[in-house]
Amino acid sequence: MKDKLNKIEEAALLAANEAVGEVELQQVRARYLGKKGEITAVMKGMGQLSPEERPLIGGLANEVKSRLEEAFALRQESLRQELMQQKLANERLDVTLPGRVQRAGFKHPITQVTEEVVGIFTALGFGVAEGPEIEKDFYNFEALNIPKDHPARDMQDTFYISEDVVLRTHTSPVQIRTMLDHEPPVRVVAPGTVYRRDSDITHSPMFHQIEGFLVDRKVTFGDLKGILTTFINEFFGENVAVRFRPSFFPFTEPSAEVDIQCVICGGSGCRVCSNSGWLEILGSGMIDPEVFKSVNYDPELYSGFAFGMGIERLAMLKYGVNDLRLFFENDMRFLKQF
Ligand code: 2NL
Repeated sequence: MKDKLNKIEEAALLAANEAVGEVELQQVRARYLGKKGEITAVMKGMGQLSPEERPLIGGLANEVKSRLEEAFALRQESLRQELMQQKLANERLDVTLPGRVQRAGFKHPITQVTEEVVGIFTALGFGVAEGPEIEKDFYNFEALNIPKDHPARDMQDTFYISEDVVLRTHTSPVQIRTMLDHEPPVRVVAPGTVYRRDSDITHSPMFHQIEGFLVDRKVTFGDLKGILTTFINEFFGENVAVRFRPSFFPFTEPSAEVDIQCVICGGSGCRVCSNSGWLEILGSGMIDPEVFKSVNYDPELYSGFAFGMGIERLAMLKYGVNDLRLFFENDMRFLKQF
């Protein structure tokens, strides 16, 4: 019986050390120490032993049992350690790998150009005004001396919401509202989105404009030339030549369009300037007395100038972009370059 117990112990220790994983170890444990295990069987069979043998074998069986308990516990701990090491090795992170770069956002080139132009005019003392994109016919046309039969009001150019409500075709209505709210002296620029029924390579039905005006006593065409020349030299460069060319707008008299020396060819003539050597940048003029009447300014007391320009056109010339639609497609490969 003593022999048998020793053999069981030896076999149990061997099996415990060979067990891979905790589940297998539990099975080995049950085989020897469980309710139907081999050691348990020996203990249950004690009744058949002689009274002299019984305490001897009983003591031995208890010793074997506690040694096995201890051995199983140790083996279990070492299996647990092994598992942990394996897990750590599998889940190892290379903390020296470069992180994922979070690219910072940036403003749309049209926003950038708008802010640059606004910045030049605010430095010259102008305020900034905004207004609704859905406008009354009065603010968009009537107050600007654009009569009902004027071609600019044609269905081909204007998005009508109803008979007297339109999508603004320029930001002039913001300036009309500003004049109605403020007595001179006043100088303001009005940047914003405008709409026209026009869509091809050089026209988008939605585009951006900045207009400006200045009204005070004794404002002259010389003031207009000074402010606009300063603006152009700030925006396009100190050495760019500027010329003022007579023109016509219903809301200014006299009117002038302002050209710069072609930024593409330097004035020698190219496709962009149609071989003229000059590029049209903005329209301007002395505010027509008819406009002053609409906003209750006394034309005998006050005079002023106004101007307007397209942001997309400025951006195209400044950055050498040849297709207007690139600004509205939102292709990141294009936008990232600004
Ligand atoms: C152009 C021409 C211009 C104005 C806009 C204006 C506004 C008021 C009164 C008088 Cl409230 N004039 N604006 C004046 C002259 C030209 O824009 O070619 N824009 C792209």
